[in-house]
Amino acid sequence: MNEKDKLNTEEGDLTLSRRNFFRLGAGLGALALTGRSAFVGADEGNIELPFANGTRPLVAYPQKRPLMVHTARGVNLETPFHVFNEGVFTPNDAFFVRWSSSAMPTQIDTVNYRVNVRGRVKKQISFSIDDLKKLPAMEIAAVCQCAGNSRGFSMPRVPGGQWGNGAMGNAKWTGVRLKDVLDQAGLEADATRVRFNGLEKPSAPSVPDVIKSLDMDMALSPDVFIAYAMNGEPLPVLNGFPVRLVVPGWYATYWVKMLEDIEVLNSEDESYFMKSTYRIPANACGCVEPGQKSAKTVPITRFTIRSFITSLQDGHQVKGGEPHTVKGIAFDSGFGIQRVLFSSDGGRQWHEATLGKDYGKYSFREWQIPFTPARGQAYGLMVMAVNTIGESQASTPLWNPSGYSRNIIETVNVKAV
Ligand SMILES: Nc1nc2c(c(=O)[nH]1)N[C@H]1C(S)=C(S)[C@@H](COP(=O)(O)O)O[C@H]1N2
Ligand SMILES: [Mo]
Repeated sequence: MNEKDKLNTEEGDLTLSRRNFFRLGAGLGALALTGRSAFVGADEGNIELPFANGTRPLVAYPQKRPLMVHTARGVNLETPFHVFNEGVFTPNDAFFVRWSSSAMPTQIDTVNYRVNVRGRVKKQISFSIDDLKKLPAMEIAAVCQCAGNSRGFSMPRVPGGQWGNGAMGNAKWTGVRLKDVLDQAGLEADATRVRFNGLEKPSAPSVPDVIKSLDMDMALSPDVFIAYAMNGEPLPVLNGFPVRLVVPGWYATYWVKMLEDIEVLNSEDESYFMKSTYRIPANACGCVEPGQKSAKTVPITRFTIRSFITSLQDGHQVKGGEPHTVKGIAFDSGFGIQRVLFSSDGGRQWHEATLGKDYGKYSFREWQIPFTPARGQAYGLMVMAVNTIGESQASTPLWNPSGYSRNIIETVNVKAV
């Protein structure tokens, strides 16, 4: 039976698919994946990413359509790029997945689930999911992007997940302000940072826990929130059901999934995921000469500006002598996309694209432009975005030793026939 079954829990309706191996656990309101076997999906073929060792099998995980598998433990799944041409919002079942740890929980008890606030607060509080939903709701359209998105294109190559361009997605996130949650606990005068931990525990004592923190200014920003819905539905388990942190404009390493622990600190955060990884060179570009090491580093924070052609992929053939519409997306860290420029002659001449509907400064912004190729000719189609503070991309990519925050004028080569 392939249809979706409506299942009712305390959280409202969850639409689960039997085919995807979901079932309700024994405990009321418990949501369970049936163990390891849940992660053995049907093989749906492969996608070739355009770099060495770029073959990725397509496999359907629970609540997901077939996505490109990078690793199965932890679960790391990439969105096939053509999905970004289907709409400005990335469907939940196509949204990429990244877990650092192989110890991802496969069972969530939604009744007993609590988000605990502790540390440098006047009173410790535990919020059930229902408690959270009683706070004022907010909604923001925002891109969630892995710091290592597009790392596979780094030249020279760098270690880490060899993602194509699909470790990103755009969704409407609904939830409650972190500030409102912190206000209920009351901050002590010496509180300086807020640290977040998800439900998964390290798989071995030697493995560092995945915990991240924000300085107090950022934590109290009106745009930082705890989301319980994604595109109007509960979050898929793999994307952090029942709640995750949303830090619009900042890389997804901060978007802690299955958020259960909020600890207010009065000191620096010495944890591994702040001190030893997710760091970039401490300079304006967050970059070094390709192949060089960086001396001083700082934690990675906000996105570089990016733009992509989505209606055509490298190597495609187009019909010559006819008008086409080239379409794509652009986004930045929240200053807002001001212009998108398109070139069909390898960057000699640039033409202003028409921007699509504005869903807010953290969302993908669609764009389009007419293009009439001449029969028999090859084209290097390029796109460049500019934001409201003048940030853009260059023809040579930004490089750093971890392959973070890729930023380049993207090119798609097509031939008109
Ligand atoms: N609890 C938890 N949250 C996490 C992570 C994790 O390993 N555990 N990984 C982070 C990283 S590195 C990324 S890129 C995003 C991925 O979010 P997604 O799986 O919803 O696409 O989750 C972030 N939140
Ligand atoms: Mo990430």
